Amino acid sequence: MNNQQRRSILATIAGVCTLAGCVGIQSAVQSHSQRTEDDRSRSSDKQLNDAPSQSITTVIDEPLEEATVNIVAEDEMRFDPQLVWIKSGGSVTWTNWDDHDRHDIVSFPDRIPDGATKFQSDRLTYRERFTHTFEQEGIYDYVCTPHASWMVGRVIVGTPEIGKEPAMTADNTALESGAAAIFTELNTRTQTIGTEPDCGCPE
Ligand SMILES: [Cu+2]
Repeated sequence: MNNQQRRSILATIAGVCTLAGCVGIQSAVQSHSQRTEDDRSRSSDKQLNDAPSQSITTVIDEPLEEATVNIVAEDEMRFDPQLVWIKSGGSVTWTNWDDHDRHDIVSFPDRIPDGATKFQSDRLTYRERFTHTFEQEGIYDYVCTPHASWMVGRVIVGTPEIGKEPAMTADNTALESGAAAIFTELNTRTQTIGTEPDCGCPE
């Protein structure tokens, strides 16, 4: 099997698994591909890495009781999805699927609701998990401290008054460009939660 075919198959598996949520299989496939190639070739796997990302394409139409966020290191290290919406009292579990680096999840200063509980995980090793339960409604931005200049994400809890949330009114221009770009995108997406998808989808 040549590289093109292999990438195409991997991309297909990754896509199916994203829909089905079967992260374990996707991760196993990636581990195998990493074992059989040297690190330099990771950057040549662009096609696989360019597969549509859940964090960009998923329409968020209702809050979940429990949400799952994967820490991945394909084209770049990131949280996937970068935005989740849960009910008040719901929880989010982060899992580190990066077998090269450790990552943590730390509430972003001044970007969580007033009076809300801060949270901070240990630096997670490969396959390690961290769960946090969010009791207070609002918008919670978080960051991976070793990779703070671009590795950020957001949890929306309940149905807050979006315009008054510190996360939405914070000054993105004070951040490094990678994080600023993601928060700007997250602000746009936050405005659309709970709305109907405008995608021409079948009824
Ligand atoms: Cu990180």
